[in-house]
Amino acid sequence: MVRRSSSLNRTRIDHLEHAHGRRDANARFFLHYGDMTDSGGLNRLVKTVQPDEIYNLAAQSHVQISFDQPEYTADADGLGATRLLEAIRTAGLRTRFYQASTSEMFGLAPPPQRETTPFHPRSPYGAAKAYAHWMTVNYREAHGLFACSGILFNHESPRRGENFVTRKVTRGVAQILAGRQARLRLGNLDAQRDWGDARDYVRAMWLMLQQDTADDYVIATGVTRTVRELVEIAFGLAGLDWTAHVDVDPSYLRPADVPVLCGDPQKARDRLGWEPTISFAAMIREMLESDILAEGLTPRLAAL
Ligand code: G4F
Repeated sequence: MVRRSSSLNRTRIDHLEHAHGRRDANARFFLHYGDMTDSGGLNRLVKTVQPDEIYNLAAQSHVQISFDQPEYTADADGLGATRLLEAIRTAGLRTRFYQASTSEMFGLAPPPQRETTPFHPRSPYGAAKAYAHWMTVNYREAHGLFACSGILFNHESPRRGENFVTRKVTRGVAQILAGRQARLRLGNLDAQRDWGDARDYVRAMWLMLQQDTADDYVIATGVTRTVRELVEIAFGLAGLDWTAHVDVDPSYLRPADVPVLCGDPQKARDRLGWEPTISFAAMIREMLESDILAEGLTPRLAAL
């Protein structure tokens, strides 16, 4: 499902459309217009498509922006999940539902965070996602829906949006190498995150919906790093001294940040047989290579 906008922003899925064609008989990938704030449209879409599985990744997903758009974030990220759950329930379908919950719900809760850790969200985004999480649990318990909540810690790839910190750093390094900028402005370098690779995490989402019973799972690597370490690794791979290029800009500091995220994925290991397979350094290296290629340069990175 895609939102209508006056300019197209589908570069991350264009290859899928090209691979399978748009309207030909063999097409396996279709886009439908929809919006998480429009329950009429969601109801109609669920009834028409009658999906076997729904993966609800739709969100205003930028934590800092949620402080400026708290009501919209609650509507799209919180009520949006309820609208989808209600569309499945009232259509009487056996659709399996995946809710993209997030480690942001843990907020101030000390690590390691697991399924039983109480939530203490620190942003309108985290609070909206906590509501959607509990609605997913409630539709499972109250209405018997096959509804799972994946509590995913940060996951990244070369397709990551440019204003999330990993991509901002790898793109910044590439632009510095290309001579297009000299410095990179960042916010809180002390924040600690448990970063994994998006491909591993998407496999976990799919696994959740293939089980006999619906449940909630933490998906994480169990290793945490500071933003400063991320910066050191990315600049180091490119042979640059980060201290010569990075400034702390207070405008990127959040009204309240989450200090430490480090997940315990033991339940996913035991019940889903899930393991992360791609290391943090390999992931940052791939993101860096992609951004350097996009600058028209040949990546020449240090060995891992
Ligand atoms: O990359 P971030 O913006 O990701 P954040 O806030 O952890 O949220 C991401 O992961 C969540 C899962 O835990 C998702 F639910 C959410 O949708 C999103 O994908 O920031 C990571 C850390 C923060 O502590 C932030 O304060 O990096 C710090 N940071 C420091 N300088 C920065 C910057 N973040 C951004 N975006 N930009 C900076 O310049």
